[in-house]
Amino acid sequence: QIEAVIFDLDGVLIDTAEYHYVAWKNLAADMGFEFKREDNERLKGVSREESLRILLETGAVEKTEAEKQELAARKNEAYLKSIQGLTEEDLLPGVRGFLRELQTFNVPFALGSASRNASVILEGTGISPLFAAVVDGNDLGKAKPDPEVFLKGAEKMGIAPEACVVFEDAQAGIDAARAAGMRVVAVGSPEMLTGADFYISNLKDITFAGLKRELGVP
Ligand code: B16
Ligand code: MG
Repeated sequence: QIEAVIFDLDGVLIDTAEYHYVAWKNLAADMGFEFKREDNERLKGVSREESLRILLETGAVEKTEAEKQELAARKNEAYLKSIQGLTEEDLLPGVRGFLRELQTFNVPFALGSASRNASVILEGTGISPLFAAVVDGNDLGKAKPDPEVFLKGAEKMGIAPEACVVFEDAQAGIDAARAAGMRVVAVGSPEMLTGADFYISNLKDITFAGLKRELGVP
């Protein structure tokens, strides 16, 4: 059975992954190194602090704790600027339709995001009231691939983890969903992501009936 769905935010509902990338890339440029798109894959689904650690590692740059805090704050300021003025138009293809379809079938859905800026995005795009529960970076003790984010989402909805399906675009997120005992739909290609039940390129590719069929549930 599928009793509920949990969505990752960045890269699944909205292409903010690109804004994160640009902000990190600019920060790297300020420090004198190039941060490539390929390198950015490692940052997806990962917390701000861990992202910075990976960025500095990529550039072989060492910073003090205080400098790291300043850099993370600077990146976030730039990122927040780029997500100002988001509207419903910025949702990825198929998102609005799929959320509406889940509502029609009375399937509740939650957000399970590592981002501490999730509420800005949900408000901006106007989809905030549709969610039965929201778990974001502000609620988390442990980041993905720890299952905490998805287990909390299921708990808030009052649904067993086994009855939840997660939509994720990041390897850390797929691993987190698996560790939570949930089924996973990857938004991305099997060449880039492993361990999902099946793969789609965006939510336009899926209907609720199709989801059940792919997962082999009634
Ligand atoms: P923030 P998700 C994640 O969101 C992003 O994929 C990741 O790139 C980002 O570093 C992380 O949120 C933290 O975001 O700096 O806004 O707190 O994909 O889990 O929705
Ligand atoms: Mg993501």
